Amino acid sequence: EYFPERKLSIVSAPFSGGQPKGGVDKGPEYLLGGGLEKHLQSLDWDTKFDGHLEFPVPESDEDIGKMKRPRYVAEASRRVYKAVSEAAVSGRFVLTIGGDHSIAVGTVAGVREKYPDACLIWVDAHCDLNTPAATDSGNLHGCPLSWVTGLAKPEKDDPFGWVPECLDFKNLAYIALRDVDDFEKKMIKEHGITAYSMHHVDKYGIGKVVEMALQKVNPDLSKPIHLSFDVDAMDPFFAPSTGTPVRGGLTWREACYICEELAATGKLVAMDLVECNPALGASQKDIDDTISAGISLAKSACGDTLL
Ligand code: NNH
Ligand code: MN
Ligand code: MN
Ligand code: MN
Repeated sequence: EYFPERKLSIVSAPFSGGQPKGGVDKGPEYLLGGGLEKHLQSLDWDTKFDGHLEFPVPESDEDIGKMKRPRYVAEASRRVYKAVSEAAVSGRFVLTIGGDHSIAVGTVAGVREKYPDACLIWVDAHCDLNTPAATDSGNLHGCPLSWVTGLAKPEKDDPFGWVPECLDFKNLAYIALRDVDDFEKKMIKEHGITAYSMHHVDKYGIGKVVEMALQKVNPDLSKPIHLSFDVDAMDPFFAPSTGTPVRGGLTWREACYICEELAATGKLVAMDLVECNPALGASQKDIDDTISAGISLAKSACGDTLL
């Protein structure tokens, strides 16, 4: 067991530069305002929260190739990396709350500083595996996995030059995919990446999908597990307040189940919870639903067994 003393760090990354919509930087404030810490404490965790990270806006930040706000995103994710690696090295479970998913450059690298062989379960409607050359949108929240896997090779003076190549494709598994770019489909095939789309969730059920994903990337549960959860993995019915909602996603229970099951392995060492955008949605109810769904996922990942 990794955390006998049940110590946990909340790393708050209120960052929106990886995509064009404002408001996702307010995710942490809403999650905390919704009682996140209190809920985790009621599950017997000793929570440590040292305030929100700050991300300096560069004086000038011209596009580099197709990349939008490259210096801003690279420096923000480097700060997330520092905070996450420090928290992980201190022996605490690391819960990083975003913010858009570009911050995962920092969480993936940071978690692997302490746990180099950790597998990564990426729950998302999207793959976030585009390289800066392949991205259609130029939004870097669609690219974080390209650097950490070494698919993208930063050139000299590239702001992402700091990123360590720290994740082997054999340690990566996707769940809940349904909006995958052509380049990403090609990479999944070429590199044999473990990937379960919503089609697989329908066909096998979520229980079997989680079991198969673990069987592929962590067969004897010998490795630590890092969970990166994009709330748009859930159906917009349950999590409407997010930047790029895609119909046909996970139900609330399927999403919680993934977290519960990973927690039950005793191998979960870190979770990212990203893309809650309280500025989006048609009503206050949409915002409340999305935030409480996010809090439920964190509780599930922290061992809430319902009974
Ligand atoms: N694949 C698209 C892109 O690269 C969408 C990414 N959007 C996300 N990812 N929300 O999780 O722009
Ligand atoms: Mn994502
Ligand atoms: Mn997504
Ligand atoms: Mn596209």
